[in-house]
Amino acid sequence: MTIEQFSVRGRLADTGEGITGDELQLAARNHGMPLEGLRYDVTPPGLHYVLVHYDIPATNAADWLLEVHGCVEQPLSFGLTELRAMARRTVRVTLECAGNGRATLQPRPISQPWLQEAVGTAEWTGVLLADLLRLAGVREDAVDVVFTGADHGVERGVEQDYQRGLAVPEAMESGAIVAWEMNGAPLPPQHGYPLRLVMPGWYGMASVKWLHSISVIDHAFEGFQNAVAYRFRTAADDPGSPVTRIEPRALLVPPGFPDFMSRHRFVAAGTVPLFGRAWSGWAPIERVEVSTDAGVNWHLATLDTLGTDLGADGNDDFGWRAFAYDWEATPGEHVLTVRAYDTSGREQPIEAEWNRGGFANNTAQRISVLVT
Ligand SMILES: Nc1nc2c(c(=O)[nH]1)N[C@H]1C(S)=C(S)[C@@H](COP(=O)(O)O)O[C@H]1N2
Ligand SMILES: [Mo]
Repeated sequence: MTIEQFSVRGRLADTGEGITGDELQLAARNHGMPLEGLRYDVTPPGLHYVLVHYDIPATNAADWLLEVHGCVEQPLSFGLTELRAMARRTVRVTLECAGNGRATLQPRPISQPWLQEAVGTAEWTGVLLADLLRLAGVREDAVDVVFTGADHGVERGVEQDYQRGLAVPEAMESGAIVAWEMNGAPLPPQHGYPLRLVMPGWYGMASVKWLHSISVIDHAFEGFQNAVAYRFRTAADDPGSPVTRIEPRALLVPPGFPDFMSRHRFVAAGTVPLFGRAWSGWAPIERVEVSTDAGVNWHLATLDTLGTDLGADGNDDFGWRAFAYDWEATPGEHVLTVRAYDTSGREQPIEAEWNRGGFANNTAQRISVLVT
């Protein structure tokens, strides 16, 4: 067998085909955030979702070097000590995997089988990517900026380092951070120790972990993760369009208590305080609606005020917002649903459109609850 022969094309599950062994293997490595984790403004690192395409590489902060090179006036390299001496920022960012919701699509794209838990919010501390690029001096002929991680693997027959490209304006103006801290502590190994990119508002794939190279190039980046993997396609041979920013989504902390196997919920009749979080990578959340009768009637949830507690050098423009709604629960079976709307006019659909990679499936959450 050769490397090129390994599953060259993404596959869709056959009708009625259950989760495969390959998918289970991925699901056991890459965990989601249990939805009760929505309670925390900032997700404790052990609860934050994790997605790693290949293996977590062996890395060391003491001898780590970040190279900034290519179409720049002055190629530079930075150790962690030098980066820590620069002007730092802390940003509160909600990261979500572009594949979140994939496993509920019909037909199901075979890949990491996320339900709805591939999300988390952390405070990332580092330097502005734009500051590093300005120090090196981006040349006139620059087109894209390529970020390379230290992890290596094979994907659909292509051996590669994990790499993503961004257009120069996105790299300069998106508020991206090259971070060495998560929630005030060194990055955990699974989140990119010792250094990662954090692209606020973008689906997780853009936030390259174990970052060791930033290369400015004079042409459009055609690497696998941009040109092949993260694209909205309806057919296998469709060139598709790139997956970029996060579509609006609201999620509730499932109320009451669960059944072990089915996760069906139970609450006692009376006032049930519902609580959740909503986010969008396109624009601030404008409102969240809650339905307690499977989408027949909708009620406005109360939104928290925008947080401003990160100090002068911080921002939380791309962090989730809390919402709450008091449900007067009457005995019987109920289906809870929530939808988010952002100020750009994007609204979360009851049923999102299908695509072959299973990306950006922000179909509204449905929680079945038996009120006793
Ligand atoms: N080097 C590297 N960076 C990576 C990945 C990876 O596999 N390798 N996975 C990406 C994807 S698909 C996601 S969703 C996020 C997940 O970030 P987290 O594990 O810190 O939540 O990291 C991104 N950065
Ligand atoms: Mo992802």
